[in-house]
Formats: sequence, C-alpha cells, structure tokens
Amino acid sequence: MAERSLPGTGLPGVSRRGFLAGTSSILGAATLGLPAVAQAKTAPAVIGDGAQVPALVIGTGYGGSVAALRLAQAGVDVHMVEMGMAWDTPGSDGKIFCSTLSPDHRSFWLRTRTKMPLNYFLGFPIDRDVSRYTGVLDAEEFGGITVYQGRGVGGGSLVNGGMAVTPKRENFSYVLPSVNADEMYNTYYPRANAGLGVANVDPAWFDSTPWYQFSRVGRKHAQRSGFPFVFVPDVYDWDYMEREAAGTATKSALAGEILFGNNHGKKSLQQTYLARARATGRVSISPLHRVVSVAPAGGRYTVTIEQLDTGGGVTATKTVTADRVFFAAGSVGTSKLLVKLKATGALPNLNGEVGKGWGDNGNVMCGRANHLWDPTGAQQSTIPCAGIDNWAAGGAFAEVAPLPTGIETFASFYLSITRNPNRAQFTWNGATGRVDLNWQASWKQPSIDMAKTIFDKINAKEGTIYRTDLFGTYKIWGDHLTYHPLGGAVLNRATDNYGRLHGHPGLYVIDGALIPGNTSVNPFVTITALAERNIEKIIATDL
Ligand code: FAE
Repeated sequence: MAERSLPGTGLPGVSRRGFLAGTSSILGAATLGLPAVAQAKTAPAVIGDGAQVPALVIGTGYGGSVAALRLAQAGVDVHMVEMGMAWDTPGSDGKIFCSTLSPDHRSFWLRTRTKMPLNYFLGFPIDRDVSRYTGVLDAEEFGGITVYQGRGVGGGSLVNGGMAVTPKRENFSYVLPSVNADEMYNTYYPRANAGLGVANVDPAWFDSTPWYQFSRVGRKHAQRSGFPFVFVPDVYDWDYMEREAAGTATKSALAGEILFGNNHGKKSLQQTYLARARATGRVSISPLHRVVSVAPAGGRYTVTIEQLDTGGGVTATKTVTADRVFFAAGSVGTSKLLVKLKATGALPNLNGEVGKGWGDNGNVMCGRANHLWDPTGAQQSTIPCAGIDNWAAGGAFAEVAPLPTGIETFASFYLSITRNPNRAQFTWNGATGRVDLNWQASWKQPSIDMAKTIFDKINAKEGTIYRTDLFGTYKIWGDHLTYHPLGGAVLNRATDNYGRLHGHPGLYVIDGALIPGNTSVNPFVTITALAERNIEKIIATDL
C-alpha cells in the first residue's frame, strides 16, 4: 500500500502496514485490535503513603503519557496518578466497555443518570438511569457549558473518536503563537503522528462500504456547494475495521462502540505511548487515585492523593514526595488544581495567568434532514473519517459525524470546530470550595454563525433543512457542550515557553491546558506534539 499523506498538512502519513511494522517491535505480541486487557499484563504498582518519587505525573492522557515515556527513556523513574479506573478488566458481560446504545454503570463518571451529548432522538429525551460508578466519561457541568472528558488510564483516548488531525500550517501561528512552526512541522508533529499510530482510511474501501455511506452523502453535499472535502486521519486500526465489515473480527466501531470506550480496534494510549512507557520498566500507575494538593517541601514537593473506590468514596489519603511534578490532568483538571492551589496558598508564587485563556475549541453540533432519496444508511461506523474545510472563508471545520442508531434516519450529523474568539477564566470560590468557570451560554453564538457559513449554503443548495429533534424539541444547535477543552494554564503566560510553571521550579504543565483555547482542528495531535517538544527541552536542560 502506498503511503498516504495526511491531508491539508503537508506531512507524510503513516500507511497502515507501515504503522504496524513500525510498532510491532514496540508492542510485541500486543496486536492492535485485541481488547485492552491483552495489552495490560503488568499489574501497576500502586503508590504507597510516604513514597518518594523522582517524577510524579498527574493524569494519564496525552500529555502525561508523552512525559512518562520520554522521562523513563531518559532513565527517570516515573509514577503516574490517575483518578479514573485502569479499564483492563472485563465486566460480567465479558467486555471492558459498554456500548454507546446501551449505557450501563461503566458509561458515566459518578452519575445516576446518563447525560448523553446528543440527548434527544426524534424529539424524545434518551437519557436513562444508571448506577453511580467511576465510569469512563465525565460530563462535568459548569455554569454555561458541559465539558466532556475521559476518566481512566489513557484519559481522553479511551472515549474519543480517534480523529488525529494536524492543523494546517498556515493556521499554526493562531494555534500556538509562541512556538516555532518549523520545529513542530519538521520534528514534533511527525513524532506525535508516528507515536499515536495515525493513518487514513483506504479511499477505495471508503467508496465501497455501506458503513461510510453517511460520509459519502456528506461529501456529495459539501462538494455540490463548493466546499473542500478532506479525509481526516484516525488512530482506529483501519485494517481491523475492514475485517469487522467482512465479518472476520469482533465488531467494535461497527457495533456502536465509541463514547464509552472501544473494546477492539482503537489504538488508545494504553496500546501506544503507555504500552511503550510501561515496557521501560520505569513507569508505574496508580488508578483510582486523585491528586488534591501539591505544595513545596524543601526543594521538592509534597503531593496529597486521595484513593477512591468505584462509588467515588475516599478510602485513603496518601502523602508522597516528588522531586518534579507534571500537571497532565487535562485542561480542566490542571486548571482547577492550579487555581485552587494558588488561591489557598499552597502554591503562592504561581502568576496571575493561571486559570485564564480557556476555550471550547469552538465546538458546536447540528444535524440536517436529507431527502428520502439521500439515505445516510442504517449501518454507520462510529469512527468519523472526513470533514468539510471552510476555516479560511468562514472560520469552521466540520467533521461529518455518524449517527449510529441502527436505523435509517436520513440525517446528516456534524461536529464543527470553529474560530470562536471567546475565552473564559477559572476562579476559586471560597464559599463553595470549588473552582468555577465563567463561560456564558451565549458565547456559542459566534460558533453557530461560523457553522452556518457551511450548512446554510448546503441546505439552500440541496433544498433541505436543519434537524430540530436531536438536542431538544425544536432545537437546532448542540451548543451546550464541548469535547475539546483547551487552556487555563497557557504556554508562555502561566508557564514559560516550555511549560515550566512560573514561581515554582520543578513544576510543569504538559497537557491541553497549555493551548490557548483553539487548535482549528481536533486537538489531541497538537497536545501530543507540544508535549513531545516540551519534554525534550525539559529533559535536556532541567534533569
Ligand atoms: P486528558 O486526555 O483529558 O487526560 C487527563 C487525565 O487526567 C484524565 O484521565 C483524568 O481522569 C485525569 N485527572 C484529572 N484530574 C486528576 C486529578 N486531580 N488527579 C489524578 N488524575 C486526574 O488530557 N480529540 C481529538 O483530537 N480527536 C477526536 O476525535 C476527539 N474526540 C473526542 C470525543 C469525546 C467524546 C471527548 C470527550 C473528547 C474528544 N477529543 C478528541 C478530545 C481529546 O480526547 C482531548 O483533547 C485530550 O484527551 C486531552 O488530552 P490531555 O492530555 O490534555
């Protein structure tokens, strides 16, 4: 198979066979597509009270996994602390994760009722009661927005769509203004794409399979209105998906699995960066452990950690000492910790930029109602693989997303990433003992206006209308949420240009909190590439 380039980036892509060949030595027999349980044989050594560690990483998402791997390769012992579960043990149904269509206790983080992002179908609410459990998807509610995040070893990689998009180079100065673009596009984006196992769908298979009919309808409509249509790379194993379609492999993406985890096929961090990190023998992980405080202690740091049970109760409180602490709890998790620790005096020297510059990556969703002669298919893969690029002209990049209900809906569904300029701030609320975010619901209007530059035109051309039954009754826009929280400890403001927090040597931010609110495309490749850049500098100069 020829190497496929990653569209719009100028970067070489990784062919599927190329990726498999390149990783087989790393992953050993951990063939991609196997359940996560097959890759997680080494039991993580849970951290003990009073432990002393050279490097402690808070969180096991993209930033944390890059930091752990590179520190371990440089000879540093690393302990990772993760508030979510390990997700390496099947439940009574033999599966680690539950399906999107039948959520059970494994679905949501400590909720008694689901909070589906797409919460209505045919005008009826679809949320249901579940038992309270440390499930894999958190729908964290702030005043004006619900922020969806992954919880567990692997962070957002457990629940996300795997869309692995490198921003167009001409947009990079908007994404990360203080970072050298040449270095990123020559070294760190290629390193991140290789490390994550990014690849494109085979265009011939895409054109022939019923599972992507919804995307082909999306392509036809985009092109008839004159919009560039691009393939979007992903970390799902495309060979595995083709075997699912052929009936020779257990279905995952083709069985509605995505939002609450994929039991097969997806190369989450557990199969890539974290597998390599564990293979060094220098990285251990404590799941169901939540960091609640970090404070200076004679040139090192005292870290306070709560151990949780699967009902969310605290079963132990541990105090450990670390020479260096890497905040990788995600944009919201890292920002909340830093804002609290500054306000309560635990880390008094943090600067006034902490908590600022938070954005939603301009996320907004909508559906369109197609004519009866344009069915989108009862069979839909959960993995999106294409988008409509109107960033330059209209400030919107729209993923053609699936609506895998198992029945024909005649709906086209989209997640748009838009150039929304609004930025919010996290602040400590002493009265409630919580961190608030001052995002306003009305701040989504610019995103709606930008998304309309695409869909008003397509509707006019096709003679179609918006769906009004997916987010409420007579509600067009899914404007109450984001999947892509970014910022809150912005690079070169709350930290120096490599993520070193001002005022407290030995403390670093290495996750999506560094990015000032928008990446112009889906964010995790940029989070990974920036982490690769920063940890290389930190290892070279600080250790
Ligand atoms: P993240 O992956 O969120 O990891 C942070 C980790 O820290 C989590 O495991 C937390 O449980 C843990 N944590 C938080 N607080 C604490 C604490 N106090 N103590 C211990 N542990 C803690 O951070 N992005 C894409 O590029 N493509 C997609 O297709 C895509 N689809 C998405 C779909 C959904 C439904 C969601 C929710 C997100 C999606 N994203 C997608 C966003 C992407 O997953 C997200 O940007 C990254 O996961 C963020 O990476 P970080 O390393 O910043």
